[in-house]
Amino acid sequence: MKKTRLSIIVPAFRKEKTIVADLKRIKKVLNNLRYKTELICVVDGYVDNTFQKATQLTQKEPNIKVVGYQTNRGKGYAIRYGMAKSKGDLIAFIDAGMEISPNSLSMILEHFEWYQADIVVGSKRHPVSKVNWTPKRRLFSLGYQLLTRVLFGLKIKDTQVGLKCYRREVLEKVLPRLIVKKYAFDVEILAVAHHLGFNRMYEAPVEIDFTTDTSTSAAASRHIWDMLVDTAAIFYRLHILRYYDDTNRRQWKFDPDLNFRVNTV
Ligand SMILES: Nc1nc2c(ncn2[C@@H]2O[C@H](COP(=O)(O)OP(=O)(O)OP(=O)(O)O)[C@@H](O)[C@H]2O)c(=O)[nH]1
Ligand SMILES: [Mg+2]
Repeated sequence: MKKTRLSIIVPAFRKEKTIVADLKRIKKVLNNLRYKTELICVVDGYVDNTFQKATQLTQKEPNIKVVGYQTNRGKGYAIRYGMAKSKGDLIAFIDAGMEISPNSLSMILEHFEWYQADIVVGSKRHPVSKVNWTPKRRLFSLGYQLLTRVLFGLKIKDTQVGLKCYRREVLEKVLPRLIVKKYAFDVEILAVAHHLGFNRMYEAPVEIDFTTDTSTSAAASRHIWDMLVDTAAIFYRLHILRYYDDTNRRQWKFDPDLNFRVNTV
């Protein structure tokens, strides 16, 4: 039987402090998987030394691919950029920054095979996940879960973990339609995939350590507000504009250079 190929994308914005350690420990996990793997780091803007540090590492680890571009464009854009360059049958992403243990990746993959899934997401709310989260985070997560269930019919409890894996065919159908370049991008993929009938979405356990989180509470509140606005916009495009439907294909802008559609809406 042909070995399944797995691509894993690591988006990196201002990660000069952790990127080398991030990539090393992710690579170590990949080396022990029974898949043929490809590791792609996408540097989302040359705003610090992340690109130089990551590229330096490739001299010792030639199997890591580092790509990037000049200006910061947001996590959603960075991941889509990496996905467009990937070759795997399964395509996953994991956040840089050392919060999520890459060991969780093998859990994700086992769940993927077990369920014959379209998408498997890491979930803080899985019963055996190991998470040291604050009551505030837990409350927000619960509220957001209710919202995504009501707005999009998603059964997944936690849509926000920076570790997810998709079947290539799902992304081929979904990616050209996407707009969100920042955080609600995770939800946009799930909502559009669900809308297109890819309903085999499941959650897998993850290990997350938020103690390395450096964000201030003002930044967190802003982030929550932006997420809500983006999420409402996804609902509007999905159900009112029907923007994501096949009939709107002509509105999806295509950037041949990047091999996927970039939206300016
Ligand atoms: N915040 C942010 N992260 C980005 C961006 N582009 C790519 N990323 C990556 O997306 C992931 C987001 O991780 P987060 O933990 O949510 O954000 P962070 O930048 O690490 O911020 P803190 O953990 O709060 O310090 C990381 O891998 C980032 O490097 C961007 O424009 N902003
Ligand atoms: Mg972080």
